[in-house]
Amino acid sequence: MAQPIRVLLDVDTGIDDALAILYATATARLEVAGVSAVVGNVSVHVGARNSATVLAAVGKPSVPVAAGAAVSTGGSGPRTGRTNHGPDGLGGVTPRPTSPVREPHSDALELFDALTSDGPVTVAACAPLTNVAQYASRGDVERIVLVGGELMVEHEPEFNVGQDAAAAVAVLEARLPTTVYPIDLFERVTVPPALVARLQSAPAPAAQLAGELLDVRRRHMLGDAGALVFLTHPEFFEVTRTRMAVVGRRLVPVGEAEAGFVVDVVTGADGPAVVEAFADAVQSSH
Ligand SMILES: [Ca+2]
Repeated sequence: MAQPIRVLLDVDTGIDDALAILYATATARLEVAGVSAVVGNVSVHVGARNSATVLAAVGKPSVPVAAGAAVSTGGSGPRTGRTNHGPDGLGGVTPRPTSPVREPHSDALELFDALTSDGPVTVAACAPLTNVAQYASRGDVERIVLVGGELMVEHEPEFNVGQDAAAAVAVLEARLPTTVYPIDLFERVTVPPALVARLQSAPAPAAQLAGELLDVRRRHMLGDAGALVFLTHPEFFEVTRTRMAVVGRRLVPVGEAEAGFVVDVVTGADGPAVVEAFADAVQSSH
């Protein structure tokens, strides 16, 4: 098999960020160099702690976790109002650590610099882009998969871009190889209830935890984890070169004549194949 892709996961853990961590650490096709948290679904400290707890639950406590930005570029704190993630970020699911939970590092940029001293990383941006804008400005990023933006305009702006639109602009302006994984795909790839139940009773801790998280997730969406499956199995997805721009608080496609950035956008997926790749990985992890 080809060399695994070395990834830094930037997250606001978050049920589906937890699913992304579970998949990324389970698949042999990715090497998780580190996890950085940012303010978003929950405070940066809750997000970092949740990430470290998920790693400890699947016997991967050695993956470094760091806390990044505590507020967005414009000074916003964590998401307000009720969400599926709940105040604890994990929808009330409690991971059972099999090893001690490591205290997260306090400086995500320091972690980024340490990781990239060994060569560039691929950044999986699963959260508002406040940290990723800083990474992009430093270089040493091989590629970004950006979970955010919208093809069909949503009622409310899609959260990851809407929470820090200035950071989204900065990421696009860095002109790094970027693939946008929009909310349309985020919501479209869902796990059938029978498979959710099967994962919950599977022997592997990663599968059990994934099943518990999917069980409480709205419509059993794979969410952020789908973008990680895109990295490992691009053949299950359809990608379209598209001109996109940040308009107000939304990242949306714009016309040829308008100012914007030409990026790859994931526009379609073979949902059952994506779900199967996810389930296979978490069930075979040990
Ligand atoms: Ca997220």
